[in-house]
Amino acid sequence: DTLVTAGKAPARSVRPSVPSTGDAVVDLREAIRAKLAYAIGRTPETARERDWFAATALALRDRIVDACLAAEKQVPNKRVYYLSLEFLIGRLLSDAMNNLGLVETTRKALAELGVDLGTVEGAEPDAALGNGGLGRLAACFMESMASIGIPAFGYGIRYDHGLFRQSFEDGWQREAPETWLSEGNPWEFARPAATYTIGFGGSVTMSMVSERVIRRTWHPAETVRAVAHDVPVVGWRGKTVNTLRLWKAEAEAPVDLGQFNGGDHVGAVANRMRAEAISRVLYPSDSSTAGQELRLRQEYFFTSASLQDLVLRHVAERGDVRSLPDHAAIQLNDTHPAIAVPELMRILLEDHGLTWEDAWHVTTNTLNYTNHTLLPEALETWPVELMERLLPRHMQIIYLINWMHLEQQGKSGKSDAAHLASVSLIDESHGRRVRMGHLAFHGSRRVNGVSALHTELMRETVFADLHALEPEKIVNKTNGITFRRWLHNANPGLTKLAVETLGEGVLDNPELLKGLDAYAADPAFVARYAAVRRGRKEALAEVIYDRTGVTVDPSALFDVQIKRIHEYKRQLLNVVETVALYQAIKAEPHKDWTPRVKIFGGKAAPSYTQAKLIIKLAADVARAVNDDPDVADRLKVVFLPNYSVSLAEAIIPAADLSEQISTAGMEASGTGNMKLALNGALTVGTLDGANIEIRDHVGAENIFIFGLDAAGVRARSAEPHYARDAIWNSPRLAAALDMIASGRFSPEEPNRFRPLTDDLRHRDQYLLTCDFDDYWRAQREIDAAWNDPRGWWKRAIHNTARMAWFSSDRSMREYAEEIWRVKTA
Ligand code: T68
Repeated sequence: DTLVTAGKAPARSVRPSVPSTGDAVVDLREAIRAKLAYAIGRTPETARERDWFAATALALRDRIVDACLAAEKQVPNKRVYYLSLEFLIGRLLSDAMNNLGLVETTRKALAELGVDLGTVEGAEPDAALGNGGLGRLAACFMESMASIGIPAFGYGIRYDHGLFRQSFEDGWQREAPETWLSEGNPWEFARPAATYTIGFGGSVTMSMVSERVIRRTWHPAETVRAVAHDVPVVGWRGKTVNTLRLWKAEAEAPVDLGQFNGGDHVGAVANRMRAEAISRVLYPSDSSTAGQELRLRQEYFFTSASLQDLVLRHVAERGDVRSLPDHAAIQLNDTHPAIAVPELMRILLEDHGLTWEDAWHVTTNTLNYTNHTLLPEALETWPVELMERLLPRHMQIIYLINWMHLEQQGKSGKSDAAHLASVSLIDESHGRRVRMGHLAFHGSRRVNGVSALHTELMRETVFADLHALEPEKIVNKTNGITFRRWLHNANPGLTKLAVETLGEGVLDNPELLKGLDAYAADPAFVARYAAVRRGRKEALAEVIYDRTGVTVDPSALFDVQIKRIHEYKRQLLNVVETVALYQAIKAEPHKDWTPRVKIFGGKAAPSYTQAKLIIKLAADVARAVNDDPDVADRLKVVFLPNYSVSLAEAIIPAADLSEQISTAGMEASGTGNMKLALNGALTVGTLDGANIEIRDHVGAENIFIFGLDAAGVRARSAEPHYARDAIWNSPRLAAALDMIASGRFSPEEPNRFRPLTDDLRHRDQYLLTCDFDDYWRAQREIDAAWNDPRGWWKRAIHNTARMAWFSSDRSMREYAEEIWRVKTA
């Protein structure tokens, strides 16, 4: 396991050379040796782990480039452009090796140099250019598009600093900057030739083209350069290589010579600092809008650069910009790139001289928009005043789009004020703000939800009135995950077992996993499946010990909740249930309690006070429970610091139970739920997001569902005092809350958790209190199920066998056919 060896193995273990087994090994070995010498400037004797990683990555990148250059010769009929402010990639080495079919070759090549592959893999920093599900989805989609042969570009920002590094200080979250680029990035190619100018501010002038035509021209006050950096994305079996193009912000001039010569050496670089700030750091919030000017600058910066780039490519290849919709499909990952609607209009009107009607036709037949949330605090809106100052031309275009849109309503007899207010691109209810969701919706050909339930709720709630105008526009595209990373690379033991049982074909066609159903009660197979899990649990136990100092027993039930910390995801429900269980154990210490390890991982947005307090509560509860002799190891609680893609790869194959316990109607889809179920963890979950579809696929008998459904949540929320009533009716919940509120877990500060308990008693927006008893019931059912190992493994195997539909290859095929109208290879 790379994570277990990471940081522990010596820089270079000198071992006798393994005899080479083929030309491929010798070639790669020599390529790595050459990279180490001539690209890194090190000898095998002086190389550090990080140097071996860079040399290996560079050697493999050469193989990818060969495939790339071959592909560049043909112009595909249609390309997909995936615009996302976030790509949560993680490490790329094992992905690249696996997809090129070079894992064993690389292992041997490195071994001949006296270096362990696992150590080299562990030396790669995670590219954490995303917050959570939305960014990871973009990364899975890029891998799947390359694997199923969809010609695609991903467009995003090359942040100097990805998602912050999390540590705990006495249980409190601390944030430190992340520095993935500090030693460069061996995967990327800087492409200074692909540089575009991005404007901000300034004014718009008008000139008469003819008696009836007025031309408006934007004169930005400030310009910034966007410089392309390309990361090749190699698909399964190396068939297709696509490009992830990340933009770096640079100043037009590195120093202001006038100021410099005048002696103001700091002032001379101020402009440069301001320009480069755009790609400096990822905003660390996963579900609320920052609302800051720099964020809007980031959004426009990468959207404009991407559109300029793709329009230029299109015109170079096809001559006429009017045929853009035939040869390009643009996907907007949430509203972060929604400024694409007026920006594409501006490019078509100003740079290509199209009429408004033609420009609108091209725009609305090229753009598509994916919505990832209905939570009001996460729906982006920008103050009109800010937009007018930063993007004056775009604001004019938005006004004109909106004017025509509302005019159309009038023409179809829907001109009542309430209707117009609801469909308008401008929200006038609290200051004037541009609704980016409405803008993206109106400017797109298709708008998709990310699970069946979420799509239905889009139609019924946030977009209800827009949906009524264009009932064909909203479509469902349930999320998926790439099995190459989340099964083959993360769980090679389980993959090997599947291949030995079902044949190699299972690597190409996950539907073949269904064949495992037949082995769910086969003692020999079950023993091997359980042994794979056991191995991963032992490895995770080591990671837990290394990072938290807590010893856990690998034979206990590993109960995992890994995701961003958010009230709607209800980590607090899990912690309160832990407290209730602790009380129950204390009351009957001699009962045969099912041994359980509760494992948490996840980051809270730095400004999200309540979420950070939930982390602290988990830490304080862990301290009390883990040290209590009455508990005697039957309950352990650990919070692993700095949850990341690579840590997820270590946790997921070791999980027995997957916590997917969001308030129904609030988790748009979830994708961690899919990764865990695929690896054979049983889900305890609400009828929310993709949990519903997971239940439909794995079978209701192989998942633990509890709590209110979305309709139930809506109804209960309308009842006055629902939290007070729920607590009144649940002595167990009341006792757990009392214990937390009493300061039992925070004797040094007894009122520490009052903000949490007071909120539950008086507000409880996420209906934790209403779902508590049924959650407790489900957990005790799980205890009983765990004590029947045959039954448990049968269910686990059915989960692995029946999750094939959740492959992101399937998602991408659906997008390709129904949204992009592009052929897959
Ligand atoms: C997630 N959204 C959904 N947002 O919460 C999750 N938001 O249910 C879904 O599975 C996933 O998207 C993929 O569809 C996010 O992850 C963000 O990260 C985010 C970031 C910035 C601003 C708002």
